[in-house]
Amino acid sequence: MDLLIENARLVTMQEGEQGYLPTLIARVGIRSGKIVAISTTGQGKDNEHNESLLAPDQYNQAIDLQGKLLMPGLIDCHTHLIYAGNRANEFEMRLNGVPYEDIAKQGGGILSTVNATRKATEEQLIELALPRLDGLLASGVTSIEVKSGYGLTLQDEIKMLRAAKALEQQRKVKITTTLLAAHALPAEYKYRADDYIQHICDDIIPLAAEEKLATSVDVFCESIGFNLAQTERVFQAAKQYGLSVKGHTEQLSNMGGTALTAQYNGLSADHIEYLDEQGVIALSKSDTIATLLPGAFYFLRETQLPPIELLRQHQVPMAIATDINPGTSPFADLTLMMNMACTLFQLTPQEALRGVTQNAAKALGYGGSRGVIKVGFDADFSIWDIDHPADLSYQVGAKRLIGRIVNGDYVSHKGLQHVSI
Ligand code: DI6
Ligand code: FE
Repeated sequence: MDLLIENARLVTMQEGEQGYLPTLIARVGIRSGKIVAISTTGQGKDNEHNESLLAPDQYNQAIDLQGKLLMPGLIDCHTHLIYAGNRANEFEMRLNGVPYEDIAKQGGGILSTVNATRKATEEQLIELALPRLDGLLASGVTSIEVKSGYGLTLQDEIKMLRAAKALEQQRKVKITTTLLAAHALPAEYKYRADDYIQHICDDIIPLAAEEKLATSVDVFCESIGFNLAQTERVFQAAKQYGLSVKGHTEQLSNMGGTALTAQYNGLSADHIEYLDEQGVIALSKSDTIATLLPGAFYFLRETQLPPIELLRQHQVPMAIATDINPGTSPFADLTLMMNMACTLFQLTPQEALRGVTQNAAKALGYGGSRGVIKVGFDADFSIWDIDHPADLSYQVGAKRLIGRIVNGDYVSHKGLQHVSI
């Protein structure tokens, strides 16, 4: 689809301070889902300026943004969007003093969502996910990672991944899927965690890879999840099948999972509240992104802060995601997570925005094609009725999203329409 965007103010999120400053009025040309030309006036950085590519008669559609802010489409790089059931009862239990780990050990927690998810059909899982997906889209999201991990059988993990992929047929959004069969030990394998890991490596990973239902594999490396040796077996199997790896690491204790993820050149190590300097150094020597999940920190009333200052010192890129899930982060709004990253973790609004654009793209393996407004990159944008990008982290719930563009296709969220020319 061809589309000419006129009268936009761009926040490109290209490297450095400059990428965060809104430009003066700009135009962007889109062809076949990619950005082909950008022209900004009065900025003195006309390197991507190409008038001949931006002539209106070259496009069959145009949209006049009337000076509104045009930013990269936001990227939620860690979600558990697909699940059935509800855990409000556990929220209540926790507030009556029962710790999250104890609820999990009593068969609640992840396993209660597993029971509900196993009973649901693929179609039901899609229906249940749509309101949550709509919440994310209304916060400017154009790309979402979705994990399995509430099926924990070959058939149910595959069902979850299929449901996740099917969301692309329901809404304008790009879905990336991750196999998280190693999320919890299913009841059938009680006291046989190594056997379950074997099943994941021998059966679930090969099928997910063969059917192209996942591009990466994740493990919950934790005392209530899987140990370091088990995590490494899963990573080895993933690599064997050409899949990338990710980790839920150092969320509740320091197990060394982050360093292991870095060693396997993982896309990201996520949560990391209990990460120490050694782990941060391991990240700094790899391309692995540090993904912060402030919603889970907040909802679990965690007090151990992730090592933000060390991550800065060692120049480890930080991403931010919702981690939306029924147990620890029931929040379908990525801008709320930006706000929490600032208030709870003291990120700057600029770091928060980079965390849901450029760094989130890298955490999904799309550092070279998404998360930045740049010629050659995917034409994925969010359009905002705000004056400055810091407003995104500052206000919550004010419905400032005007529209989204996904692969060059415009979706109106507030009435502003594009026109055919
Ligand atoms: N860490 C989390 O915070 C979520 N998964 C994980 O490994 C929790 C998932 C849940 O409680 O359902
Ligand atoms: Fe998670």
